[in-house]
Amino acid sequence: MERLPQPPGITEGLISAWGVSEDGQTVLMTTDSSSDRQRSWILLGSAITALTTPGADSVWAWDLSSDGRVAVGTMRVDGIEEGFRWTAETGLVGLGSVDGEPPSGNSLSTAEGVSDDGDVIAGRASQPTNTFTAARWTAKTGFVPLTSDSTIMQALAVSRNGQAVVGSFNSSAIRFAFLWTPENGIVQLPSLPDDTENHYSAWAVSDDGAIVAGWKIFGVPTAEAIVWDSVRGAIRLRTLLERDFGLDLEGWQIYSVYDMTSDGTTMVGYAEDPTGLRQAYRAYVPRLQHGDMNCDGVTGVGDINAFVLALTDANGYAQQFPDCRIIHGDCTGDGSVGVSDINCFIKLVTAE
Ligand SMILES: [Ca+2]
Ligand SMILES: [Ca+2]
Repeated sequence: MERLPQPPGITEGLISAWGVSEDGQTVLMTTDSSSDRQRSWILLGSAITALTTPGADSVWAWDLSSDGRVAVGTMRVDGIEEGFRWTAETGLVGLGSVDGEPPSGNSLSTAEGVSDDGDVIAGRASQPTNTFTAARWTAKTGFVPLTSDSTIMQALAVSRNGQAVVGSFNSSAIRFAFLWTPENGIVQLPSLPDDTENHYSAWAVSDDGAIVAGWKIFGVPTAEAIVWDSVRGAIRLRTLLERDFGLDLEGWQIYSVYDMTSDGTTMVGYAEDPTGLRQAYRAYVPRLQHGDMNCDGVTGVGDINAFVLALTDANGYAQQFPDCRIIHGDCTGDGSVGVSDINCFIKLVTAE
C-alpha cells in the first residue's frame, strides 16, 4: 500500500481515489464532498493532471474507463451542472442534456459511470419538462432517457460492456433500486423479504444484467450490502456468503458493494470487521449454475437423476459429484434443496 501524491493546494485528508485503470497505472482522484469547491485529477506515474475548464467552479469525476483514457463526472459552470467526458486530448467535454443542448436554467445532467471502453456513460439528464431521469449516453445518441416515467431516477453505474445500467428511483420518498437492459427496459428490483423500509441503490451490474449489487440504506445498521439475482431476489451479501458458501462472518458488517467484474463473481466495497474497524473488502461469489446438478455446464433433463440423488441422499450426492454444489438445485432461492424445489426444478430442466 502506498500514499498517492497529493495535488498541489489540497488539504491533506480531503481527497479520495475513485477510479483506477485496468493496468493500475492511472488513478482518478476527487476531493471529498466536505470541500467547498470540488476538484478532480488524473494521476499517471508521478504526473498529476487537473480536470478543469475555464469557468468551472467545481468538477467531480467518479469513474474511469479501463484503459484510463476516459474519465466521467459532473462539472458546475455558472451554477449549472453538466455531465462531462474527459480525455487528455479533448479536455472536459460537456455531454449536454436529453435534447443535446447544454443544460440551462433549472435543467442539468450528470455522469456517474462509464463502460470499460469509455463509450457508454450512465447518469441523469433533464427532460424537456425539467424533471430529471436516469439516462444513458453514447456519442451517437447523446443522453437518452431510460424511461418516460416522470419518477425521479438516477443511473449510478453501467456494466463494463456498456449494455446494462443500474441505479435508484424515488417514489413517494421510498427509494428502490432498478436495473435497465435493452431487452426489458427499467425493472424495479425487489426489496428484502423482511423489509418495510425500501431504501435501496444499485451500484454495480454484470455484463449480462443477471447479477446486480448495491446497498440498502437508512435502516439499522445504517447500510447493508445487497445482491440481486433472478433466483434469490434480494439477499444480503453477508447472508449469501454464510448460507450458500459456509463462511463464518460473525461480527462482520458488510455495508456496500460498489463494483464487480464483468461476470459478477468478484465484488468490492466496504465493511466493518469484528473490532469495528472499517475495511475495504473483496468477495468472490461464484455464479449459481441454476439446475446444473451434474455439473456438466448444461441445465437439462440429464440433471434429473443427480437432483433426485441430492434430494434423497445428500452424502451420496457429495460423493458422486465431489466438485458440484448441491445449492444448484435451489430454484426457490431459499438457500436449501428440498421437495419444495421439485416443481420449479422440473420446469427448469424441461425448458431447454
Ligand atoms: Ca447438467
Ligand atoms: Ca429451495
